[in-house]
Amino acid sequence: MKNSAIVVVDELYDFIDGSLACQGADDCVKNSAALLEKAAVPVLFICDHHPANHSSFAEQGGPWPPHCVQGTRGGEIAEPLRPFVEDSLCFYKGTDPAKEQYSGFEGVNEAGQTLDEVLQLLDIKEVTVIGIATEYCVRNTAEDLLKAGYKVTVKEDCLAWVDAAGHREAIAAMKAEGIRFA
Ligand code: VGL
Ligand code: ZN
Repeated sequence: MKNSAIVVVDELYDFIDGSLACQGADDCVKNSAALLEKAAVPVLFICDHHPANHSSFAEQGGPWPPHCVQGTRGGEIAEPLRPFVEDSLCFYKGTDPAKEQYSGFEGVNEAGQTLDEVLQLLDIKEVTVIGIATEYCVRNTAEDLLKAGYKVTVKEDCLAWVDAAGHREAIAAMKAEGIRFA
C-alpha cells in the first residue's frame, strides 16, 4: 500500500536464541518472514548495536547480559528476514557506550539519517511495527512513531517478549495510547 511501511525491531539472534532469548521469538521470526514475503512496502530494520563495554550490560552495572555486540552473530538480523534487508534502511541504536536507546527513533542508518527522516523522505504515513521485545524496543519505537504523527499498527503475532506479564501490560498501554493492533 502506498504511504505504508513496516518497521522490524531487533529481530537479532541474541533476542532469539542468544543471551537475551525472548519468549515467542521463533514464532515471531516465522510470522515476520511470512508478513514481509507478501508485503509490497518498504521494510526498515532497527538493530540494537552495542559496543562491548555498553552501560546497559551487567559488568557496567546495567540490567542486561551482554547482547548484540557489534561484530558478533548475536547482533545479526535473523536469516529468514535477510532477503528483505536493504543496508540503507537499517538503523543502528545503542552504539554510544553511555546511552541506553530502546527506541528505533534514536538510531541512524549508514548515512547518519534517522528513522523519522527516512520515513518522511519515503512519504510514509502509516507504519506497521513488529519485533522484539514487546515491552522495551517495540513499545518505545511504536510510541515515538505515534508521537511523531504516524498511524501505528503493531502486529501481535510478530512479537516476542522478555516477560509474559510485561508483554500483556505493554500491549494494554499501547492500545490505550491509540496504537492499533492487528
Ligand atoms: C532490548 C533490552 C536491551 C529490546 C534492547 O530490543 O527490546 N531489550 N536492549
Ligand atoms: Zn540492548
